[in-house]
Amino acid sequence: MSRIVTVGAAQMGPIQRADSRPQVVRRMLELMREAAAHRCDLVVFPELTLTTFFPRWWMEDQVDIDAFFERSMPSNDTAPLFEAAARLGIGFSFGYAELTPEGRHFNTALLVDKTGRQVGKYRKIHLPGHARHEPWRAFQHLEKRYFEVGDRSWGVWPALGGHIGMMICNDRRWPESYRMMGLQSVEMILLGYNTPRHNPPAPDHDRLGEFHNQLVMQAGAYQNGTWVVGVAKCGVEEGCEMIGGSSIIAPTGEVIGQALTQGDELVVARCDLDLTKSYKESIFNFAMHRQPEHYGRIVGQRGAVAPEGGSAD
Ligand code: CDT
Repeated sequence: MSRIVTVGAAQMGPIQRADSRPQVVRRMLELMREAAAHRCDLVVFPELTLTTFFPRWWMEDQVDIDAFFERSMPSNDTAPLFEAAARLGIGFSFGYAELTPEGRHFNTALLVDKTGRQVGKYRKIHLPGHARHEPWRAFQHLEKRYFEVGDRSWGVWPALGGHIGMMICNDRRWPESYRMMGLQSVEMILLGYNTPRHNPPAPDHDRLGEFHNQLVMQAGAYQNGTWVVGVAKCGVEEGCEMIGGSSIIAPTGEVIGQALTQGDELVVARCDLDLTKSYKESIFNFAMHRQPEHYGRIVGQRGAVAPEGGSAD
């Protein structure tokens, strides 16, 4: 079986609050058709693809909040995506706000294979922002209010002839997310993001948005010997600018394909999953070189503590 996965990173331009699900799905289908024309095996869409990035608003009425969530997947609105996958013989992943039958709210990503079957689901664990209304901000980032922390860890699924994992947006800034998948022999990590250029609590970071985006994804790819496909929803959404820079990154840590616009744009690359091997078998041979007995603080402690002095011995 071929170890080449041809991937289309399907960056999406802004989605306004008034844009309907069918309008968004039509844009996604257009990108899927373009990907099929490029013989892609897989199309990767961003975080919360189906709606505007609603955590930017403080909302009190649960009816208004739930309007951004999907109660079933597929639904009447999203079924055409699954039908297109089966018809075109192309897998896809995308993010959406999930409202479970038990009434739980998650920021979720789904992996669908070339037959239209759902083969993997991930629920975002690193939820950034805040839970209370903070009117001093130019806009809110209320993921901690609208979503629960994901109830399962990072998974890796056998799909498309390889080992495919998913993370969502803020997860990409945390080395733990990549390593949890690296330890499951991940060969390609799919991730979508909505990253506002302006970070109200730390505006001095604003000029570094694209740099930090590249820095973490390239490091995560190299340090775990994996492909990383990072896909933005970007441009000016309801007056809030979000960065683009959707990238396909090799296990070498090199960016081999990158979006040039801040709109709907497909970036295509042929990814040889066997390129992961020389990293996984040498410098990052985990079985040979990791020292987990010295990593206790990583799981035993949440915040940093200051040193208390001491001596070299
Ligand atoms: N969607 C998402 O996770 N965005 C965050 C913004 C961080 S600033 C609160 C990100 O890490 O890109």
